[in-house]
Amino acid sequence: GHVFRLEDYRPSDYLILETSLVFRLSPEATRVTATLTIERRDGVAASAPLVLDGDGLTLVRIAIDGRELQPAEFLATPDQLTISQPPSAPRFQLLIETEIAPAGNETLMGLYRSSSVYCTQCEAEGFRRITYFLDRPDILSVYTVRIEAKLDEAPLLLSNGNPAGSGDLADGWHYAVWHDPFPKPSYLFALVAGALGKVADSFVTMSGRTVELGIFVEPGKERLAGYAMDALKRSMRWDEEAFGREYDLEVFNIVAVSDFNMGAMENKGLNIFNDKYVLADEETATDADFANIEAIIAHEYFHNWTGNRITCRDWFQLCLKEGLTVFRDHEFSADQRSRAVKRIAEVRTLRAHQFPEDQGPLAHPVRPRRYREINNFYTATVYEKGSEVVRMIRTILGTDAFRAGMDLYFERHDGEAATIEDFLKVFEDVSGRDLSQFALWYHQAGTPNLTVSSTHSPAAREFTLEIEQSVPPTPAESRKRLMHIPLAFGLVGADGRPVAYSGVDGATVEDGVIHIRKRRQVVRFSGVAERPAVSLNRGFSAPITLSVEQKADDQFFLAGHDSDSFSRWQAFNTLLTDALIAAFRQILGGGEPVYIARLTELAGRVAADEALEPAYRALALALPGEADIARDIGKGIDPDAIFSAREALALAIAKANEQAFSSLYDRLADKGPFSPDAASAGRRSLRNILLDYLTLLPEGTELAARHFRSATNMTDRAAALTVLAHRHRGSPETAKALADFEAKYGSDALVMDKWFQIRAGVPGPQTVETVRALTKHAGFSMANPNRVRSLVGTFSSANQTGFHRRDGEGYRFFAETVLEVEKRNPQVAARLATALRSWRSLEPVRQAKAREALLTIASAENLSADLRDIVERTLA
Ligand code: HT7
Ligand code: ZN
Repeated sequence: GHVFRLEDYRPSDYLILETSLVFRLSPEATRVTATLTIERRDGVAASAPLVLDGDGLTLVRIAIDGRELQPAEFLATPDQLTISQPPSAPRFQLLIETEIAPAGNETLMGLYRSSSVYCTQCEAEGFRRITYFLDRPDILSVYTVRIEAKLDEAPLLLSNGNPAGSGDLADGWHYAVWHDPFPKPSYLFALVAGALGKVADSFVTMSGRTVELGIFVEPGKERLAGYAMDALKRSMRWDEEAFGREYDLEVFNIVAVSDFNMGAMENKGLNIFNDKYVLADEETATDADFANIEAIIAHEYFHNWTGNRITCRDWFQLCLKEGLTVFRDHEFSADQRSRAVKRIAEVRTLRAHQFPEDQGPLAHPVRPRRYREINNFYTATVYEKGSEVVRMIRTILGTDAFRAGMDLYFERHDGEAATIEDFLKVFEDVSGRDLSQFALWYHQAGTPNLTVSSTHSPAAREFTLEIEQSVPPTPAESRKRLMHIPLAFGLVGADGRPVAYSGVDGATVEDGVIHIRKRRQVVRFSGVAERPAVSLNRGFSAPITLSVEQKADDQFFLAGHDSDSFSRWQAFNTLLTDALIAAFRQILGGGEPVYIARLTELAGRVAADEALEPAYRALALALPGEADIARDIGKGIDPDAIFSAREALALAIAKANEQAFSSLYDRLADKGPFSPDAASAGRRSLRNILLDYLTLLPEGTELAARHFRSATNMTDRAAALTVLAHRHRGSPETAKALADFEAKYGSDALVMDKWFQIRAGVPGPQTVETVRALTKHAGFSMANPNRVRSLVGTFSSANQTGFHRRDGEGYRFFAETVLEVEKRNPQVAARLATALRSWRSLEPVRQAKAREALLTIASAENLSADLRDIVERTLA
């Protein structure tokens, strides 16, 4: 396959100033007539050929300035249209008519049908499946779109921008025209046509303009869109208040569809969503679903400025819009909910998804320099680490200078296709700082590690930190340069208060942040009489790993007293992880794990600490996941031993705190009507984690069954069903609960996804057979990405003991299924295939079986570019 390289970027010879599209919609044969106003760029020779991108297209006719072209004047293949001698005039009109078949399109890219609704997905390179075009993000064009369809088949006709006319046509057809005044790249084009229900509302912007808001859903589901609408209005207000960004069109529409490759898409004025991120009520959605809806509605809305008004010059700059927009949605959720809880959840996600990517064969810089398939670069590194890099810029500059930099970014680059260099430059310009070493965060892959040790000299009243940085090698980057790491820290005294110091040398220290720039830095704090406990990487100021020589006493102290809530959580989490890793080694050595009472009692104190928010206590009590433990162990992974170690710790904590947990569980029961707000969700999450512990004790099955029966919302119901299925497999209570759930929600695909997820997550060697059988379930479909992710995705990426069954059966099922999905949808198959990215950290027996499965995939015939790219890089 072809490799695209950043250094090969050059501007196109031609621009497309205006794009007029006419769609005559029909499932098997949709006609698309594109009229493009094309301009040769200044200085380009008149003889320069015009080469347009296509993907599987059929050309019907082509004309320039009203004259049909003769066959000798162009060359059209499904994937390219070349006009070797365009007119000599600098500007001309090119008309292209293509015919496409949305009905058979199972890739869910370009124009396709989802439950008989026509919809599009053009990012990254889907527009070229609709018409021949310069399908690259630096070609900004003003679009006018006319949609024609049968009135009874598609009463609703939507595209980007503002409505600009509609009416009836002959033979039961009708049309609508949309005009988007803002020049945009083709990947932001969208069209929706079908029979949909509408929820309408409006928003008055900061300058007093009224924007009509619409959320379109499957008819009958309108009442499930209320939370999304509320989240949208809160997002619009927040962007005005936090970033001074006002919405710019007369309408803003969101459409929910049930077949979608990712979460949602920020098309200008017409966001298209996976319906799982729109539809919610207490009966069908969990608190986590509500939080995801809020975050994703916000994310797509925020793209209007970070992505749409200012877009990316090329796909290497993807993090310019994604990392920045994730940062913005994180800040939004932090402001709407609890900042402390949100930060912990973000870091858990980053570690669970980005760290393994950065530490395995698929590692790449936040701004990659090469790719074979851009679809495979919508990664945790580009999104989540990309967001952390923006956060570090704010940490380094301070809030005010950061905001000034953002203002300058919007002012300087509005209407442009920009680069990461442009982005960094605004912050250098407003602050006068040199960010060239910092820029390595964009250019260099791998998770940096800091090794830290400390000494205290009472005689010299000096406290010293010795800090050494290293960046591990990653594919194609064996030698790394030294990074600029902003390390927030605190020196904590015995009373829990900050320890004062009179001076510091060895590093720049500003506002509680040590700026690490060299390989080794010895930072001396003078005037420190007593040895403090040191709290490092407060608030997770840098996305790094830490190896700290820290006394257990200090760790216990920080877990109870650190004033930085993230670091306090971190201290407890580190204690748990260290204990779990020790237990893992005991088990591998044939022994029984032992956990000290000091640790299990601390868990009880955290649970009971009324000074802490319930959601925070719930996060603290959630033991590190099996995959988290595996990542910290690093190599020679035996998932069964990790599972045993973790179960034993959970049991020890439950036994040590039975009375306290039980009475707290009772006290936390929901009173009054349901509310999805953060505080109520936090109480439910604490109560459900207590349930998790309590059901390990005698009569746990009965407790879980009671929790299930008495649940009045999906959060509690799903939590109880998970406990039953995962911990009380084979009990009659579990069988009954699974059957009742299926009977009640069998016709609601999004709710059944939870049932598939729970069943796919049951630990142990038997689950592969269950999952295989469930692929034949009436509610399952290999063509629907949500179904595939719920069943197969959960099994392969969240069921450590099931997927990594020692005899390799999990991997065999996985290889078969990835290839089966690939026939329809290469993008989803490629994403699924990343589940084996950490195969080299497994113990040798599993490692060999995993490799076999990867080789099975690699040797399949006619492998798509998407899947080939992932599998080859994984094996390399
Ligand atoms: N910008 C959107 C990315 C996206 C996407 C990419 C490839 C194929 C399908 C896709 N659907 C959505 C989503 C976002 O980050 O906001
Ligand atoms: Zn995005």
